[in-house]
This record gives sequence, structure tokens and C-alpha cells, in this order.
Amino acid sequence: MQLEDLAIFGAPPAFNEPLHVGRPNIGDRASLLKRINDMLDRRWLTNNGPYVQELELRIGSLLGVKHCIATCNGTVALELAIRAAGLCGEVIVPSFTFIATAHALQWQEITPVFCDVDPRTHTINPWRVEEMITPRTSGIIGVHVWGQPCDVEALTEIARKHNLQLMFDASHAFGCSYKGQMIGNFGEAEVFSFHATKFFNTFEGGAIVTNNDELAAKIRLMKNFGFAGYDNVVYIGTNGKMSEVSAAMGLTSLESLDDFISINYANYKQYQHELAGIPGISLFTYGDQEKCNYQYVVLEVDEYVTKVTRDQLINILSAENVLARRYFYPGCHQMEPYRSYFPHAGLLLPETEKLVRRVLVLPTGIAVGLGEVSQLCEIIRLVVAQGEEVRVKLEKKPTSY
Ligand code: T4K
Repeated sequence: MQLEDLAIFGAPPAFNEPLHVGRPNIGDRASLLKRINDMLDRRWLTNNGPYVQELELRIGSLLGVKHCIATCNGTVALELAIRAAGLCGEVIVPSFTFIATAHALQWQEITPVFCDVDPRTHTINPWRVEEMITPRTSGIIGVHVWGQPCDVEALTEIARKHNLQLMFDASHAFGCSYKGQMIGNFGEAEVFSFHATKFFNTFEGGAIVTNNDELAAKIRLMKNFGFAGYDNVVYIGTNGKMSEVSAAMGLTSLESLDDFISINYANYKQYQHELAGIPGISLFTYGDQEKCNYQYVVLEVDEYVTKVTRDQLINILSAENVLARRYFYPGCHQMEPYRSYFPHAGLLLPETEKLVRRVLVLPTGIAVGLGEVSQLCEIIRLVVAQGEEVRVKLEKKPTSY
């Protein structure tokens, strides 16, 4: 392959069909459609129906956790967990996360205090957490970004020492483990997202899992407006219920979970093999000792070495019909309303600020084949090998990022 073969310089794109980050994994269609038909026959569409109950039980037993409460999405699950646990004042969270983690707090007028991440794991740095604690701090929410578990032990110790509540946004970490125990068992509660773009999806959906009986009982009522019986409301609640059609998708996805993981793992290994040795490009590595869903293929681009910037690489790939993403640019602290509330937050977030300029997420999942991975990596290899020349040519062209 040569520079003239790149679509950005006028050649046809390498891929006819777009390769998206976040293409949904879909399990066995016949099983799904059968479940939907049964649901229609039953005429029970939502409000704690049989599929939702079954999904909750199956997830609980898969993770070895006492309670699973299915919800309409991960954001509402976070809001419910935060409210039910009584968080208030300030809560320490990473800025390197999807904006929903911060919004779930601010929505309830709790201040997210943004903490820096460990550049090796991309998760909240426990040593920086301690420096952010004030008399108003009520809790810490760690995020298992990319399915990479936070330093749960260190965070648990800090929370205990300062009498803070600890929770995890485990949106990316369904099916992952920490020190041999499934994610879902740590802190007061952990929250999953089952959004279409997640490796296990229920179209839209999420869940709160916890081993705390009291908290689980409260969340169950809160997700149904706070009703504790037909005419009796005992809490401020919301409509956080998962629908039956979502649970049908979840039950079907669960049946294919091992296949999804195997495909993701094979793709990840192929990326690792193909990208090895490309200067300035490093693939985020997952330890082999833990269970992992390999849902995210994450590159870090060192543009001083590659000469092309991360964003130029995204544009080059996009012209080839590869829709790579730069999560979580520019960091929650750079988005409204946080940017206006804390204009100098970045001073305390040097690693986050570096990371958001380097990270690039590539497509994987069942819609992506090994051949496509190789072809995609060949483009990256060529671009980096000719970095200086590509950069000069690109600087003469308008860019979309
Ligand atoms: N905490 C964390 C750490 C999270 O990552 C998230 C969600 C949450 C909390 C909140 O959970 P939810 O309330 O969402 O359950 C996407 C998702 O909407 C969001 O769920 C996810 N994180 C976030 C990381 O990514 P966008 O803005 O990137 O979505 P969008 O529409 O640009 O789609 C992403 C890619 O997926 C595109 O390449 C297109 C492709 N796609 C998407 C959908 C929906 C498909 O191919 N088919 C589809 O059906 O936010």
C-alpha cells in the first residue's frame, strides 16, 4: 500500500461499508423474535414483567451479587444509586469518563469534583483522590473505564479511612473481574450501562448491582416513582424501569455473551499483533489474569513520534470509512456547566488533559472481522511510516475534526 492508495488523497475508500466504533452486538435473532412474540401474546410490556425478573436473576447469578435492579439506562441507574445512597455536597469522580457520570451528580445538585487519572490504567488515581477530599465530600465514584477495573483496594481503604461512600460506574465493565471477583461486587453499589453500543446490550438499559439489602430495597422502590404499594409513595422516585422488550434483548444477548467475548478477544489480539512496533502508537493492554470483555480497542497516539496528529489519523480513517472515536475528549471538566463552574480545574488534571489528546478508539465487536482489522492496521502503519509527508499534505486540506 502506498500514499496514493489513501482515500484522503483521492483513492476509493478501503471499506465499502462503514466500520463503526459501537456497532451493536446482536445475538440469535430467532430467540429474540420468539421472546418478543411471547411477550406480545402475554400483553405484559413493562413494569417488572417476567423477562425483567429473569434478567435480574441471571445477571445476579452471573456476577455472584445479591441484588440486580434493571433500569431504563445507565444514566438513570447512576442517578438512582447516588440518591438512594444519600450522596450529597461533593463527590469525587474522574474527569476522564462519559459525561453521564458527572451529570448524574449535578442533576441532583451534587458537585462533581474532578480527579486526575493514572496514565497507565486510565482510571481514577487513588493518591490524587485523597488530595481532593474536603469537609463537604460525601463519596467517591470510580469508573472502570474500558472495562479496566479501578484500583478498588486503594479506593476502598481511602473511603473507609475518611468515612466516605464508594460506588463504581461500571458501564464498560460488564463481564470483567477484579482480583478474581466479578465487577459488581465492589463499593456500596456498581452501575452498568446496557446501551446499544455496549458489548452486552438491551437496546437502551442498565442495572444497579449491590450486596446491600437495604440499599437494594430502596432503589427498587425509587425506580418505580417511590411506590411501596398501590396507593403509598414513600420516596422521591423516578421512572427508571426497564421494558420487557429490552429485557428480551438482554436475555438473548446473555446467551451469546461468550461468543461476543471470544470475537472481541480475537480482534484485540489481531490489533495487538498488527500494531506492534509502530512507533508512536500504543495499544491499551488488558492483563491476562482477569476476565475482560475486550469491548474497547484503545490507542494512544504520540504525535511527536507519528508526526500526524491523533485527529488527522481520525480523518484519514474516516475517509477510508473507518469511524474511529476520541473518547472522552475534551474531558468532563471542559464541558458545560463544569467548564464555567471550575475554569481552572485543568490545572489539577494534567494526566487527563494529556490523555484526551492522545486516545483513539477503534472498531471491534461481532461486526468486525480479522481481515478488516489487518487492513485497518495496514493503513495506520503506512500513515505513520510516511508521517511527515502525510502531515504536510494534510495541512493543505480542510479537516472535519
Ligand atoms: N457512564 C459511562 C462511563 C458511559 O460510557 C456511559 C455511556 C454512561 C455512564 C451512561 O450510560 P447510558 O445512559 O448511555 O446507558 C455513546 C452511548 O450513547 C453511551 O451509552 C456511551 N456511554 C458512550 C460512551 O457512547 P455516543 O455519543 O458516542 O453515541 P453515538 O450515537 O455517537 O454512537 C457511537 C457509535 O456507535 C457510532 O459510531 C455509531 C454506533 N452506533 C450507535 C448506535 C446507538 C451503531 O452503530 N448503532 C447504534 O444503534 O454515546
